[in-house]
Amino acid sequence: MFNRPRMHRSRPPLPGSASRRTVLWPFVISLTVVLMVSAVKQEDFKTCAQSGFCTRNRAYAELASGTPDWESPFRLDPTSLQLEDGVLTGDLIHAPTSSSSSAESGGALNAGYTIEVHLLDSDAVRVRMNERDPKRRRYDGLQKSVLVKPLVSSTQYDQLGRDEDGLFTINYGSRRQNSARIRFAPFQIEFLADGVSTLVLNEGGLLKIEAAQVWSDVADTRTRTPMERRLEQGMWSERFKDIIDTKPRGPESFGLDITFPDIEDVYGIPEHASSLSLKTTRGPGAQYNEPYRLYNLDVFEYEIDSPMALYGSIPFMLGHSKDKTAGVFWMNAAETWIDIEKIESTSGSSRRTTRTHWYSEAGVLDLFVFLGPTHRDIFKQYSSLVGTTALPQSFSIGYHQCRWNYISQKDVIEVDAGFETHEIPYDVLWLDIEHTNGKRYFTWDPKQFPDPFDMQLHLANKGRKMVTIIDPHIKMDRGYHISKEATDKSLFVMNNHLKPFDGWCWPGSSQWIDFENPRAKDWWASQFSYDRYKGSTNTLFTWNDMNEPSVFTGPEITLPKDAMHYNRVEHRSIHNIYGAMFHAATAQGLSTRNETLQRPFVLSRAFFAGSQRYGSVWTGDNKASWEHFEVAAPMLLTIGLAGLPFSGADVGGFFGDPEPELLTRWYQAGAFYPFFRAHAHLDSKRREPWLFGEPYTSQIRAAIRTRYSLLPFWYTLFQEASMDGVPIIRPMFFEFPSDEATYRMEDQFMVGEALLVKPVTTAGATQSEVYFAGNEKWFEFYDGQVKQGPGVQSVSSPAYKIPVYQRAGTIVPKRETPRRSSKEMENDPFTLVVALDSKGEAYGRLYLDDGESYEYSRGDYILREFKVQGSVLTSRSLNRQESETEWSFIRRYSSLKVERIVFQGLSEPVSRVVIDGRPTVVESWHDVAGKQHVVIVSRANLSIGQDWSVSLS
Ligand code: NBV
Repeated sequence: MFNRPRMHRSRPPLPGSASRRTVLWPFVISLTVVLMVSAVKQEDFKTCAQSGFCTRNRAYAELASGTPDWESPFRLDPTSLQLEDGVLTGDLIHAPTSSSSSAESGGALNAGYTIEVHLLDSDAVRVRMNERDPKRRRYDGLQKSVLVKPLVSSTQYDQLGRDEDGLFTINYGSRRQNSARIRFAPFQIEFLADGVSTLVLNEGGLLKIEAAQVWSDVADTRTRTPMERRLEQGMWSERFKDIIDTKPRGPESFGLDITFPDIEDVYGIPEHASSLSLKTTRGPGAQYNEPYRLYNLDVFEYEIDSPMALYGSIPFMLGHSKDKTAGVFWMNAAETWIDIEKIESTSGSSRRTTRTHWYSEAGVLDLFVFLGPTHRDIFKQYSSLVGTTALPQSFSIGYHQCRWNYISQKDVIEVDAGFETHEIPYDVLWLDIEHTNGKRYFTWDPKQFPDPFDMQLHLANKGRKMVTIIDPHIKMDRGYHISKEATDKSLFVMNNHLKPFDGWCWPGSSQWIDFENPRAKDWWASQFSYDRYKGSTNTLFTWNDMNEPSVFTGPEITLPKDAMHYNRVEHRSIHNIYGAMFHAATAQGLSTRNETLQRPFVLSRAFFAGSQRYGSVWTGDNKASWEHFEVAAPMLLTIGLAGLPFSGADVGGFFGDPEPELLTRWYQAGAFYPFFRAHAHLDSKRREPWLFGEPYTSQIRAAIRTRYSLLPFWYTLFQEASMDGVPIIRPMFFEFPSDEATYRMEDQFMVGEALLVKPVTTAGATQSEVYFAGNEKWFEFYDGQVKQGPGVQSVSSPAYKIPVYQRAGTIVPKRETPRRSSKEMENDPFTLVVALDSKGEAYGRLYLDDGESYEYSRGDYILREFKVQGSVLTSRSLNRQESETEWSFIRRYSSLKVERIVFQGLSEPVSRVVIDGRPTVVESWHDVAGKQHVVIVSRANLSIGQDWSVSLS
């Protein structure tokens, strides 16, 4: 039934020169096939020792740790301090002490630096350091793309001045619960929450800011010691695999240590295929010998359990312990490395302290400190700066069917028909790069996709959508309208000679749009209008791939750092945000292509802090292996903890062919990823959900249907995330913050606060060890069996299901009738699954709106709170303001009903159920093993938009 794709299955060749390119292109294809199927090519990517600034900063840290009584050479001039309108400013002086003088050759030649400490109304604190009179201005333009709004200074602070220890202290926060204690010499800032030391800057004395220099300043010929050589490595140019980074600006890196006292576990800084609780990279017994690297790169079939950089970077870290939590956001988009070390506590605590050391290649030192006090508050504070997740189109939280490639219109129609035949719901069918006319994005292959309108209509008739890929590499071709216009408008990135940069990517010679140019975003967005993107309809959405950006001929397969953007900004300074700028421009294009604004849906591979405002991301080119399946959970949890909740991993694994059991297990877990998409490499065998036959088809169908039954719950969680910045799938510790047993748990997770999910990641396993946290009961999702926490229990996980449990005290809204697509479920009634806690109480919410527009911001939505207390379930409105528009929406949806209500965990038998005054017949039984009574109301007939109550007696 399915044809094998006819296209080449690998990257185009990597030519050495433009003239060789054309000659080599056809016949190197077969050679590169071999390259593509092998595992990650480590040698394509730099180690710290191959990166000049990484070596320099690490050497500095080594020097510090090897020097007895090391002291930071930075001191703050006490006479310079001024605190005005929530901003403290002062002069930092670089004055080497005897202990640090040998580090002089590290490039810090400027004696004068400035520091600013901004106390913000969100209770966050921003700390900035820069050179006072730099010979070259550093890039400082990130906030326009990262921060959602101008920052507002706090008025809630008291300046205490210098105390007897000579420390300068400011108390801040609405209760003055936080303090910043500044030490002048050596310079250090300690942040305290309720008097407890929670985060310290420069405690280890690793602050280092390489001042802008000119070559003549340093071009002396004296012989260097090995340490000096490392402290100066790669300052003026750097070669990696025959490509030279010309570094016209010389060295400009900076680094700082950030200590989390008595906090053993730190999380965040995605994207790495690593553990949830970050591993040590320095100090005795370090688990990795390389630092964690943040540098957006195209790493196919990436290595797992590694601090190597991947496609996205979010420099946000959370430190959490039983009694304190702190967050830090390092606002820098240049290449950054982070070392992590656990050291003995100095406070006498039995817990170790985590010391982290951050260093970036360019830009200014600009960071934010969040003290909570709870971890939930930290997400509010952080997301008030970088934004929360955009409320997605409701279809996008359904199931997505993708592969590289659905090769023709006929193929699309047949795959779609397969879902019908096998009664498997899905919402979106995806087209990869081969659907285009010669990898010219915004076009269609005229032979294989002769009638894109018709094809989209065919899907739309069943409530389904389509996604096409739009990559950032633009084929060099005057006959291609995108290329021509961008050239005419000078919108392409330049090379280091200020000529348009061209590199090699899927279409052959390509160019990259310069999103640093203020004209580029609107221009790019305008390409999505229906008249320009011929063949597109309002049910067509977008996938942005390769936006690290991936450049086959570039150093480390990306743009050279000395490439130039608008206003002479070096690519080096903005590399990690390039992909997010592209994502943002695409999202703008989709939301503005209609007369009234619609929510976009754009999936992106590269990301940065703030990407959550534009759509979802996925973990790139994983592999059809149990190990890759297993690492998906900590990866997604970490991305969520960094403020980007809408993420997924390719279900089934991108490379290779999953055995049917792996594929099924992956679907069962993937049904609980915020973004749920199956995807496969061009070379892998077809694997649509029904192709392995029974029992797999039924098992996969059941997994996808579970996802659909829970769509109201997922949508409500997205709405919550869009308000508070909280993750949607959450590490166990997020829900049980004082349970230390959860701090490193990454093989099970929570969806919201109600559902516990344990993926089965071992072949042949039919028993699973599940940790039931807290002192309450947990109810098995499918059969209601009860488990009592706390502790690990072995539960059965037969091939047809994985362990999923509902936590006592929660109410989960569902829709139980399976349909073709989420659209077709829109008018279906709801079921409420109530899991009572030991006090007989439970709580849940339901959010509902039109799922596609922004009308909700005018009040067009329904937000209900369900609560059981004293044997009465009530539904009440949580709508913010009850405006006329709001009422009209509520009226429109008043025909929607809560039909079924399941009460689990009742301690007493129930003989009478009264719904809004009318007694009702119910089913009820006594579950002896679970020591509970269960009651099911099947015909509740309660309107979703109105207040009502159901009492049990
Ligand atoms: O566009 C082709 C693939 C895509 O299917 C995959 O999801 C991306 O991560 N793309 C990478 C480029 C080729 C990878 C080998």
